[in-house]
Amino acid sequence: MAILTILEFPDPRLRRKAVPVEVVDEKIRTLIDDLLETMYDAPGIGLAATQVDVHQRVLVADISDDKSTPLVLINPEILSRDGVEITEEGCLSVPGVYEKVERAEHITFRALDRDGKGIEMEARGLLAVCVQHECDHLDGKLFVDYLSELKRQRIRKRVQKAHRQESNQPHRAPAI
Ligand code: GNR
Ligand code: NI
Repeated sequence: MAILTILEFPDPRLRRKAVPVEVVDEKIRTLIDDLLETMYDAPGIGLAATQVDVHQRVLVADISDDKSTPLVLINPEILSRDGVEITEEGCLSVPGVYEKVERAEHITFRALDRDGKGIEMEARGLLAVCVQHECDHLDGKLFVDYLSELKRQRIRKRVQKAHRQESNQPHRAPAI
């Protein structure tokens, strides 16, 4: 088990489209265990492999208060979306930013579980929001993409400033 480093916006690696998992083997199960440990440590309610620079279609989620309900989805596919829900979202790859995003309130989806068995499920509310947020990560999409260009630009500057302060790098203005 290992706690992995989470990529942060605007890292271009967060824009890669993950490829389907071909075989659910021990290597994938180790990735799943590491994703769960990293998510619980953060802490967060979901984590996609893309966020730890692994570009395969694997995500984990747990919306319980006591780490009791881990959900593992391999090659997830959302089959239907109904209703509208506006939620204040955050993302471990966009630290410190919380903004309202509109998504489907109810979804059905299918995936493989950690044993490689096909599962079909439905979710509502926060779990539905979380699964949609994580599936977006696997396609290289971030919740800030639903905001205006102006808001996204402000967030980019804020996160870059935080990165500079962490590494003590002086600010460099662009040459032009
Ligand atoms: O921890 C997280 N909380 C959250 C809150 C509202 C909507 C989505 C999320 S997912 C986020 C963890 C994360 O970044 N997953 O990709
Ligand atoms: Ni996220």
